[in-house]
Amino acid sequence: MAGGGFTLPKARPNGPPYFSRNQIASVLHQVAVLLELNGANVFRVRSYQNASRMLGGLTEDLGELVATGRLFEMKGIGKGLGSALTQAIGEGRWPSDWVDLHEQTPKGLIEMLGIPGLGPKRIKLMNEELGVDSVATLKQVALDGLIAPMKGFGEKSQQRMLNGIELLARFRARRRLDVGLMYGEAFQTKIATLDGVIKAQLAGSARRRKETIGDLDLVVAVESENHEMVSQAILGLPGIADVKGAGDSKISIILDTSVFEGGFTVGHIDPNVLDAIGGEDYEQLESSGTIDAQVRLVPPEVFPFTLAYFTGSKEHNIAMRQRAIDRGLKLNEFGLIPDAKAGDLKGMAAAKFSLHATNEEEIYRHLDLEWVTPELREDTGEIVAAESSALPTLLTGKDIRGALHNHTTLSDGEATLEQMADTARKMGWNWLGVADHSPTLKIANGASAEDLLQQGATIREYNTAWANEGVDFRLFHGVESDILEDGKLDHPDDVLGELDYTVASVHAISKWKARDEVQNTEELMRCLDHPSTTILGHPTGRILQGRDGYEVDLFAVLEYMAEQNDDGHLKAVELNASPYRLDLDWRLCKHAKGLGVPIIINPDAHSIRGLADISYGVMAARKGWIESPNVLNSLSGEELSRRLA
Ligand code: DGT
Ligand code: CA
Ligand code: ZN
Repeated sequence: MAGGGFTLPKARPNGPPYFSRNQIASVLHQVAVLLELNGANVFRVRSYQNASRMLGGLTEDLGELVATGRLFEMKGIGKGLGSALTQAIGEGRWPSDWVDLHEQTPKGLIEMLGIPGLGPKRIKLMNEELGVDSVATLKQVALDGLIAPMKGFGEKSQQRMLNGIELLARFRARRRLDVGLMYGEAFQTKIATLDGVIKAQLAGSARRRKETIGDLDLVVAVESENHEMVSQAILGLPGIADVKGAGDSKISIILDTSVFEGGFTVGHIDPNVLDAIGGEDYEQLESSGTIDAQVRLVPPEVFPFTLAYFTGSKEHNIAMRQRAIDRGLKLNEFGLIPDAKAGDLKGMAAAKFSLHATNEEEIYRHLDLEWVTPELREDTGEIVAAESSALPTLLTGKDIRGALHNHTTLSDGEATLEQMADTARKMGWNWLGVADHSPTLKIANGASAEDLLQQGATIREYNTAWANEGVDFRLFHGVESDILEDGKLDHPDDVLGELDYTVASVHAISKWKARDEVQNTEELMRCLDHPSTTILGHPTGRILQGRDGYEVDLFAVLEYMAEQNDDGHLKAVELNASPYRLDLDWRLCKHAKGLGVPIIINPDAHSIRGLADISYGVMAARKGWIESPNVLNSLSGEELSRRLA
């Protein structure tokens, strides 16, 4: 698969202009890269790069520039390039030498461009000197140590390539939920506004809020007579890097970042996290990233069945289908069809005999079930619960009144205490806790005891002032303490005693990863024994798409915490809401809930924008069957203050 859409976009149906400014700029850039890969003269390469930059930054209408011929008067647009662009923009045809360039450049070389930090010049060199012609062969020669001795390369760049190859593979396989949702929602919005589209909805793992997404599934309701028109219009939408297959009812495509109208930025990332997901290479990986999508067009009366089927999970579907069989019905993506009527008919032909359903609720009702929210469709007990009116009343964003693990400029946060408090109030929160890093964590500018206590004094002043003004909002003061040797905390007891709470987290990941499960589990328990430890922060240290967590028996840890809570000590487990973490895993939330261990959903915000990550935590909590009373976030400031006392 090509990286970052190394294909020529299809002309939109109703030009001119047949291509957008962004499309033209990115094609010019592609042509430059391909020319360089093919060893073209550097001046030629540069002229395409310059034209790409110039046209990309233009505010004028491209169609106008072509129609009036003014394009030819622009600096850097020679006769050749001017005619090529005139033909593309005015007639919707790419020049044949650009098409040849795209078709004749070996796919393996293009694939290598996706490796972070690797450009066309070096790819060409390795191709000529070592015969490298794909990511796979590159990996082999790097492992054989053949790259390091090459002039201008060396040991370090050889290692960097190996790291890059690994990152790329991980990145291509699945994408994080936040990224998948961004692509999915952007494309869904575009489809929803097309003529003839009645409804467009995201299905699959994205709708179920899985922590990572393999591919996107979209279901679109369109009257049968409009299928062809709508499917053509979808293929003309911006954001499509490649078409893998296209019929009137099923379209298989690859989306790239051009789906985002306002461009694509990754935002501020906590340095600990960034390190695990590729460091400075991460941004390049993300901006040249792609995601596969399957779009299905169905008539409106079939839509609920198709939506339910492609929402999955596969396991949930299998259980549902069995339930249908038990009732003499056949459930599939086209309908819920009585055996007696369908006979040997298949697909849409059988769908004519389907029981009627205008929405998913009615499908579930036909099977004597309450509607199951998509997050729960994993066949982990939801069907039994839906049968007996025992489905949980899941937590929602509205239940959230505050969060306890957030950073300010005192450690590695971007925003001041005041900015964070302001934003929390604007979000409608009743309280906010700040827990800056402790001194041991140098990379995160861990704060000294003195600075920490000063922050506490400031917080008390604000709280007093708000109370006097009758403002129902308060700050809680905590620390995110590193868990040190033998489970010790990172401040003396008298300092910790001054705080409202302590989030204890592991940051020395490589040390913890080098040890076994028993030792790690015991150290976490030792740390929980400390009377000041209130919250176990990001309990496994995993970074999605970055690294696995350290080995730990979280079942045992949660059981231990349950006993401590029974003895009257508040010990809460964090569900870190950063979409890079989502740690506690949703699969363990249900277990914590069963044991009665309180959960606290924390955005671990390092900026005001980071506070909004709470929504991913709520998604994961819902997926883990969590209800409002199971989280500390739903308490009022006053109630929480009592619990922390
Ligand atoms: P992903 O894409 O790996 O993150 O996960 P999903 O759940 O989106 O899975 P995907 O894209 O392979 O298929 C979308 C849904 O279609 C899936 O959740 C359930 C349904 N589906 C796919 N294949 C089968 C199947 O063989 N049997 C059944 N019962 N359902 C299937
Ligand atoms: Ca999928
Ligand atoms: Zn933190």
